[in-house]
Amino acid sequence: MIRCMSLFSLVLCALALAACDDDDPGLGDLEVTIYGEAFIEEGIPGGEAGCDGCVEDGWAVTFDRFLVSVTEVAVPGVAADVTARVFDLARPSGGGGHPVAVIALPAGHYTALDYVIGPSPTAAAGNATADDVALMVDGGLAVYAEGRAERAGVVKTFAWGFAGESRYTDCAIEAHVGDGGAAGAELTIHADHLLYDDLDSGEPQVVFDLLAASDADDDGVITRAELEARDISAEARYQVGSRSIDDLWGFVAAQVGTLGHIDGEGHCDQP
Ligand SMILES: [Ca+2]
Repeated sequence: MIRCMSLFSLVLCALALAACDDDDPGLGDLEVTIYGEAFIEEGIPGGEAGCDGCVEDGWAVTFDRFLVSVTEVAVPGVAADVTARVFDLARPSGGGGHPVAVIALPAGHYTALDYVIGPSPTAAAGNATADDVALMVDGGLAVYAEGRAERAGVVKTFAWGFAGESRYTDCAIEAHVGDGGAAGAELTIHADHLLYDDLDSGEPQVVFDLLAASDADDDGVITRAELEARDISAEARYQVGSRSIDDLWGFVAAQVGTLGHIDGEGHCDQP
């Protein structure tokens, strides 16, 4: 006979009768964090062609602010937290990332997490400042990257805001939530994707030359307008598959939709 003692268990029973047994499993927590790794907190070092974990044409890239608006975190079919929050992933976290949400769940083993990065008119501060939140809310932004690239004494700065919503689903987690216990899951943001030179290749290069060369007025600031004016349709690299993208701003904006991962190198689906 099925007996479900708590409201949470009732919900679970309604969703998956077969999963219920005679015992209330109890409740535990899934503690969700977000982390930009050393690439965002410390920067992406400049290196040589073929180097790993670096910018392959020698530009060293650092971020002063890397703002991300997380609008939803959900264990699909079980529970969700839809409080929109803004995080600055450039702030040091000691390797642990920043807390996003604590989701109460029936004790059990969970293997999937969904999350959304997108603009929200009601976003609150995660670890970001009030000014950061205002920048994202007023600008209708999902992601904002501000920083600099330097090579051989030449400095190029950027401050780019992106509006597109990205939904990451069925992110592969291994969360064993015990009764009264907690498990963790990390939304991992891969900033090096911003510097990829191909939208589809499994082994793109991480480069900055074309971005730097797009500073058409050579004032040291790479603007959105300058990237929009950079036609990539004749580039040997910067392939876009069947997408209707022909300028560098559109290319980088498309890469922004691929930043999200899970628990480090883990992958999500994107509907
Ligand atoms: Ca410029």
